[in-house]
Order: sequence, then structure tokens, then C-alpha cells
Amino acid sequence: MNKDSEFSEWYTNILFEADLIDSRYPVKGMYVWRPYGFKLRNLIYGILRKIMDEEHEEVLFPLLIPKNEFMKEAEHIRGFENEVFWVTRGGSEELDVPLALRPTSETAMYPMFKLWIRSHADLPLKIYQIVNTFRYETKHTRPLIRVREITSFKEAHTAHATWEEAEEQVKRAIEMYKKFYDELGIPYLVTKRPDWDKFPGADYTVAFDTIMPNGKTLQIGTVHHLGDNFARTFDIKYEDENGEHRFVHQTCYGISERCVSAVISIHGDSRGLILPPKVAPIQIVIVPILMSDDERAMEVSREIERLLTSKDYRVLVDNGEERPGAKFYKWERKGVPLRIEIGPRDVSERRVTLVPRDTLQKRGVALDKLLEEVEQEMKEIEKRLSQRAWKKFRERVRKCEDLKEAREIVGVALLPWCGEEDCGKKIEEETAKDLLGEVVELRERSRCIICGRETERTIAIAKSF
Ligand code: 5CA
Ligand code: ZN
Repeated sequence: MNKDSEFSEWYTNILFEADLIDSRYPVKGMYVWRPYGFKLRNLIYGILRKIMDEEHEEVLFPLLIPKNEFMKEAEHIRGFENEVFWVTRGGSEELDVPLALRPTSETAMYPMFKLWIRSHADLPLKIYQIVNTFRYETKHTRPLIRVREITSFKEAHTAHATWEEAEEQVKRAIEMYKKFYDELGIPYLVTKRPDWDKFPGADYTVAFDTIMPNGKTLQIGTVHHLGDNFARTFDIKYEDENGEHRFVHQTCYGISERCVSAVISIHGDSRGLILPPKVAPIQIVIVPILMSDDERAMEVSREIERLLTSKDYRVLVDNGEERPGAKFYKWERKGVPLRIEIGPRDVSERRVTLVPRDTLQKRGVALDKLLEEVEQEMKEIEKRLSQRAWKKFRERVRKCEDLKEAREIVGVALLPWCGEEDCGKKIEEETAKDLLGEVVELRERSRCIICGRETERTIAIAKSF
């Protein structure tokens, strides 16, 4: 199946065929992580967790938010009220105060921030949690991409003394997310969302978007400067050095299981998954090719398994009953980055065959060189996956001269834009694409594609998930 031209089918198919997700759970927008998928998820989140742990402390807040707290921040309510699931009964009794299933945790956390933050010595406060959140999505739901139970919502929340310090944190968060996606070899475009479409309650929002195989963009993370908007609503103040009481300034930033869907979709090919070694549940599969009663290939397999396991590789020896061809096919589909084949001739010559999943180019290697060769090959696979992904990504981001070209492009179009909402909306209409945001790093003199005013701004638009 062609991944680019039949992406939807490819995606649905691979989630099932590679034992990642079961979509048959009988609630719309809710899916089951199967063991192999959950291992992949945990390895990816291990990287994210490590990055977070460097400067945040992990917490765990309740899932339910009392309605009175949820309804405090006007913008926030307006943004989320149509997406909230409510708990209104306990047993057969109506609850006095209905409880919202968190769609995100600002209104759960910030009443507690008010209790925790007293003085400037309590700042900055930086916490994160990885939890499930619920959103009653009305657009077409799709596993990992648009779900009603976000099972793996990493949300970080910080509080600072000043607006400028919060802005510094926004920049740090952007760097953290870049590092995370660089480790996964996932390309991204960082833009500032237009004012009329920022996170409800934020001063501004920065978004990370990647491009999926069919050319549609997927927002894979956001960073928000919340200013003192929530601090004013939830009365979060600190006493400064001079004894004055001031509102804190806050940020929050989130990543969901969309990061897993990006790894699956961007690196995979028509045969199935191709997993970067860092996050592959099985990094190396060893396939002994046994001749009738010759058990030596099996013995060598065990020897290699011991060797690689002692170096902390995640290894599997496939000594099942299937033919070697069927085994190759199975592990290729599951994206195992490296296969080691051991044939009868290899045994007597003390050599094996290495087959990297991305190129499938076979290469003979002497047994006593195996460890170095494997280590080298793993690095090469990781590098090739990242390079290939970025190359394709760059080919799909293009500066456009006019609206017609922008409409026709598959991927992201860059256009000069004056910054006005009217012109932004017009661009969306005329190109039948969505506005991702302003490419802040790209500033050059030009004229707004709609009104002709002079501008240095560039806007990114695309068809998006
Ligand atoms: N409180 C902030 C940051 S913690 C927040 O909720 N931001 S958000 O609404 O932009 O969500 C963060 C990220 O979660 C989004 O960038 C997107 O990548 C992902 N996301 C949002 N809704 C869904 C959904 N229904 N399914 C999967 N991922 C989602
Ligand atoms: Zn304009």
C-alpha cells in the first residue's frame, strides 16, 4: 500500500497489523494501546520525561474539576465549553457541583498554585504531569491523532515573577520540544499562532507542526504564554522583595500521543513501521536459518543474543516454526531497525548477515566484529531516518508568489502577510487551507499577498489534520 497516496488506509492498517492499537473499543474516539504499541509509547515518553525532569518536578492532579473553578476564566470557558465531558451524578444522586473531566488542567492546578505560592522565594514554580484528558471532539476522530480521551497528555505548567521571565520560559520550552523531536527524527515548523486562534486564556501561542505523508500538517505540540490572565482569575500572588503583592506570570506547554503517530507515519514505508533504534521495543531481531537437524545456527543465535543483551540492546531471537521469509516480513512490518540472519554457511565461516530495516541492504559481517558493526549501524539508521524525513519535509515547505500557487501546493505554503485578521482569513478562504501561524524566524521585506501593504511577516498555511 502506498503510504503517501493512500495514507488513511495505510495508517489504519499499520496500527492494526503491527499490534499497536486496537480501534474496536466501543466508544467513539477512544482506543486501546496493545502491548507492542504501549512499549513504543513508553520508550518515546521516556525521552520526553527525561527532558522534563531536567527542570520540572512531576506531579499528579485529579481528573475531575469542580464546575465553579472551571467556569472562572472567561476566555478559557469560551474555548473549551463545547468540548467538555461532565460528571453530573454519583450513583443515583445528582451532584451539587457538576464535575468536568479535565480537557487540560489549568483550572485544576491554579487554585492550588494560589495556596502554594506565597513569596518570590517560591518562584519560579515548574511542574508537569503525564495524564489522560478528555475532549469531546466533533471533527473526525482518528487513533492517536484526534482522540476524545487523550491518554498521554504531557502538560507542563510554570509560574514566574514577571512577564519577561515567563517569556524566557517559553523560549526554553521551545528548545525542549525541538530537542525531543530531534531525538525522534521528526521534522517541525515552529510558528506563532494568529491572535484570533491562540490557546483560550493565553497572551500568545507557539505551535509545532509536522507534515504527514499525505501532505497535511499535524500540530504536535504547543507552548503558551499565559501572561497574568489566570493569575488574576485565580488570585495567584507573591510577595516581592519590597513586601508588595504581585500577580505571577505563567506558561504552559503540552504534547500528546500525536508524537507517537508522527513517528509511525513519518518514518514508516509501504512494508510497515520503521522505528528509530532509540524507541524500538525490539531493536534487533535474530533469525537463525536452520537446516534439517543442524542446530548450530541456533547456538550462534543464542551466543549473539547474550552478547547484545549484555550491552543493553533489546533483542529477540525468532526461533518459531515459520519460514524465514515469513519471519522477515513480520519483523519488517513491526519496524525492528536491524535484522541479523544466520545461515548454515555463516556458522562455519563465523559470520552473519546484517539487514537494516530502512535500506534492506544485506551486508556480511564477521562475528568477532559484530558489536562494533551493530553499534555503528544503529547510529547510521537513526541518522538516515532523520535526514530522509527532513529532506522530504523541506521539499514540502515552499515560499509562494501568489494565492494560486499556495492553493495547489501539497504541504506548507509560505506567504507574505501584513498581520491583519481580515487578510489572514482571506488567505484561508482563497487557498482552502488553514493558517498555522507566523514564521517568526523568517523576516524579509515584501508586500501582503492580500492588501499589498509593506510587511516583513511570513505566514505558513496548509491543509491540516
Ligand atoms: N494547556 C495547554 C498546554 S498544556 C493545552 O491544552 N494546549 S493544547 O490545547 O494546544 O493541547 C496541546 C497539544 O495536544 C496540541 O498541540 C495537540 O498536539 C494535542 N492535542 C490536542 N487535542 C488533541 C486530541 N483531541 N487528540 C490528540 N492530541 C490532541
Ligand atoms: Zn494584508
